[in-house]
Amino acid sequence: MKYQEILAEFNLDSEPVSCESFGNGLINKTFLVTTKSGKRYVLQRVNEEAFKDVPALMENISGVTDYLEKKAKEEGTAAHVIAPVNTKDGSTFVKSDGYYRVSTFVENSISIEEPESDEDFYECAVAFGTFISDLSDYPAETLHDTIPNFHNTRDRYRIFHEALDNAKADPDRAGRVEEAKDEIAFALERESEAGILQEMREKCELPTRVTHNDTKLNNVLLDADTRKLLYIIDLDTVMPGLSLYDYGDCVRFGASTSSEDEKDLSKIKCDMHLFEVFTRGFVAACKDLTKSEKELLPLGAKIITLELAVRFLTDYLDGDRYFATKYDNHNLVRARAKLALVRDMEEKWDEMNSIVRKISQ
Ligand code: GN1
Ligand code: MG
Repeated sequence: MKYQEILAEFNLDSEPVSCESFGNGLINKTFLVTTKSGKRYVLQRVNEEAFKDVPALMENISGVTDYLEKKAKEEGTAAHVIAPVNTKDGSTFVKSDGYYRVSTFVENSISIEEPESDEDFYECAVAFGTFISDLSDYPAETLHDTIPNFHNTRDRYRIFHEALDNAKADPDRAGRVEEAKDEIAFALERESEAGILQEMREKCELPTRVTHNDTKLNNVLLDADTRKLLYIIDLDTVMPGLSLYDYGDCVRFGASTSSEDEKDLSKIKCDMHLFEVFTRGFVAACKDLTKSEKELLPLGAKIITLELAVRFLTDYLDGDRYFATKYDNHNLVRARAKLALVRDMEEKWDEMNSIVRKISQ
């Protein structure tokens, strides 16, 4: 379907004149739209392979954005989320050859791929910490699980085992098992440790909170001039979850000294200074973290990194069906990079724990 036909259904300020591919997401397809007046919008086609029930997902987003906007209004502050643009018949999406949605593009904002300063990273830590704390009274039972068991690390390992067995039995993919054998062994050696936080969640030893669940640095929009928080974006995975994974996911992305697909493993480290900066911001903003949550912050960073490595490995063994890839063994390269980061965290384990202890005193 032509973009004009899709966009014609939304309440834009004027006629769209261009629509170009935009952004670095690995799941949804994103486009930047400009209208006749010069106003810009973001059009997204939601990936139905990942998100099986898009109307339910959009209901979550409307619920959370409405709630945070109302709360900000009552408190006389700014809301840091962007509500979807409605269609002419009052819906938040259009269904044609897929599900499409629109939001306004935030002018003079930047989304960063790596912290350019301590202040940037601190600002992101405060943003994600505040997000959880602002949603602490949100009726979590009304949220749909947009991806069931999304950060259930034990379940991620179960799926990994399945993919491994299937790949071994498939002559087209057996080569991939051989190619990834060291990474598979490394991940399996850590399987029981990787399940600890999920187990604690099930036993209610860690609180289930409303969390973002995809706290990549580039899901924060900062003001290009002041570098202050404007918006937290990508609310597709807002669901009940663990604060430790929101914390950890941003650490594994932002405190890493290299990109998610760096091939030179010697370059991949968890920067302890950035780790400290982020931890300070997150602990200050997410005010009611329990004693266990604080103590387990380093484990949150390590396990979510391991979980993502296992997800990349699973997708590699499956023949690259989930994450967008740019070359043949891209998912294996990503898994190697994540595992190198896990290894580095293990080497710095005492230091990570003492930083956290110092901050949470
Ligand atoms: C995906 O949507 P995007 O690109 O921000 C993925 C995250 C991963 C991330 C790794 C719904 O995030 O879980 O951490 O890639 N999102 C989904 O870059 O699977
Ligand atoms: Mg996403």
